[in-house]
Order: sequence, then structure tokens, then C-alpha cells
Amino acid sequence: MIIDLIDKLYKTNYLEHDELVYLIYNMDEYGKEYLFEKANKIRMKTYGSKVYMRGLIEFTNYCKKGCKYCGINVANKNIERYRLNIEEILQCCEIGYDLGYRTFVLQGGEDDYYTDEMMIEIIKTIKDKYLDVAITLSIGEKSYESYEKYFKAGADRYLLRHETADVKLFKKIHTNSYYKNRMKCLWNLKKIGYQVGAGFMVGIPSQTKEDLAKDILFLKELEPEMVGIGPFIPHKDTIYKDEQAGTLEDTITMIALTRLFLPYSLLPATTALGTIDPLGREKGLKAGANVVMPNLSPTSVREKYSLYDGKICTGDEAAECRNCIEKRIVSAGFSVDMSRGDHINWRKRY
Ligand code: MET
Repeated sequence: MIIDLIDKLYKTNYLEHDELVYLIYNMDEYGKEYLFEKANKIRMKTYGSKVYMRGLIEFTNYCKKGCKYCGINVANKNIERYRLNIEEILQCCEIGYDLGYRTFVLQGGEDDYYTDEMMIEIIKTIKDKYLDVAITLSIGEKSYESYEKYFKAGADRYLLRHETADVKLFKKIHTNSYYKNRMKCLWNLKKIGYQVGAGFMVGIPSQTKEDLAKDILFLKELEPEMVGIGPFIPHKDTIYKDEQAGTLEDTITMIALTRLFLPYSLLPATTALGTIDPLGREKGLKAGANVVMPNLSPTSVREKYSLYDGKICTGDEAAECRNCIEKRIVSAGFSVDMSRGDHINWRKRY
């Protein structure tokens, strides 16, 4: 029965809610092997064996939000806060560009120190200097107007994980962030013309299989160009410090299902996946992922960007990160692609 469902999903890129819940509930070892094989096959048809590289710049760990699972939430007094200025951000880009990166992901907490004018200056300066790079922003919930200004300044993509598509669970794990607004932001980003990244955590305390089915069906409706799926990992300074992390198996099962629902999506094998298992990212790639996001942040701040415990690569220089991940990609049977790596159906706007 589950094999039939996987075959149906492979053929039609869709399952009804009840079918998907049934599939997740009844997934066994054999079913997973079959699912990963199918997900890999679809990825081979759409993007081939290429793995797209994104250089991640974590430019501020100040945040006004109180996401209860997150190590840099506003209530955490135990971490040292930092901000990179425009020169420091540009320096990360320079190192990254020389290493071959053509996408820079500017990520940070929700930090009003960076006004729209400052963000626009940062975006414009990078785009003026490097004509062939894409800029991805990941700076949380903003107004339509702000998103539009960043887009006009040259930002190409925006990552805003929905975290969970279940409104009750969303409410439970956030304080001053609201499901409705998060969703509105995602639809606004699409409307403006960004390549949009949504995504969710797997293994959030009290999350059910129905919740996970909702996540995937929400993605199918939104049709984002990118989907970040990672395990929940507890952080020592949060109320979830003693909770279990999400598992590798559950996370890669969700990646594979997402690949089958959204064949053309760009799916990262996340750093969090590499944190819960030494070969987590490789296993993610084999289950249908096709993006990795090595860190370009200065090593002096990496420890401080502690979203969850045990984060890997905090000691590595950017060049080391590039080499290490390249070896891993190749050893898993894939090839590194350093181009901008836009979504396959994306039309250039210039
Ligand atoms: N603060 C942003 C968000 O809420 C970026 C990720 S959190 C470090 O989406």
C-alpha cells in the first residue's frame, strides 16, 4: 500500500491529505529506501547531479523576536550579541566571491538597527560590485513596502521558513510572531517577484505526523522556489533545552516527500542536518536535496550565531568550509555547481 502511494506521488506529484498522513504513519525501512530512490530519481531528472552552493553571511544575532526554540531570541541574556558593518559584510562577500560563490545569503535576527535604507545600501553595493551574483535575504517578517524596496534594490530571493503550518503549534512555540502574518509575508514575497523559500522544522516538541502532512500540503499550495527543512535541535538557553532533537530519518523523509511534491524546488541539505549526524548532509542529498549553504561569516562571530546547540563548522575558515563540503558532495556521488543556481523556471528580470 505505501509503495503504491509513493508510486502515485512520483507520477502525479500530489497526494490527498489522508493519503499523505497514511503514508507518513506507515512508513517503514523498505518504504523509506523506495521513497529516497524515487526522490533522487526526480532530482536527477530536474537538476541532475548538481549541488548548488550558497555562501551564508550571518550578519547580526540581535533579534527582537521571542521564538521559544531559538538560541538568539530576544530573551536570551547568555549570548554575546554582534553586528557586522557594511565593510565587514563586503569583506565576507569578497572572500566568498574569490572562492567562487555566486549567491550570498544575508541572514540575521530581526534587528531594527539595520534600517531599510541601510539594507538597500548593502544590497546595492554588493550588486554594483558583483554583477553576476544573486542576493538572498533572510531577515524575517517585514512590511510589503520594505520587501518591495529590497527587491527593487536588487535582492533576488528571500528565505522565510514558515516553521510549522499548524496554527496551534505555531502559537505554542512563538511569542511575538503570528502565523497569519508569517503566511501573509510569504504571499507578499511571491507577489513582489522574489524567488521564495519557505520551510519547516521536523521534530518540534509535540509536533504530530498530521502537522508534518500539513507542512507539505501548505508548500504544495504556496509553491515556493526553495524549501528549507531541518531538524528541531534544542538550545541550552531555551525552555526546550531538555527536549529530544528531531531525527535524521524523519527529516530526510520530509525532504524526499517535498522533492516529490515539488520536483523543481531547490532543497538545501542544512547545517542542522549535518549537526545531528556526521553524514546528515550527504544523506539529505541522496534523499533529494540539491543545495548546501557553507558559512562565510567571520570565524570570530560564528559561535555567537547559536540558533541551536552543537552547530558544526563554527571553527572553520571559509576556504576550509568550501573544501570540506566539496569533498563531501563529491564523495556522495554529486557535483558542485558554483553558478547562481536560480530556480529552473525562473525568468531573468534584467
Ligand atoms: N530572523 C529571520 C526569520 O525569522 C531569519 C532566520 S532566524 C535566524 O526568518
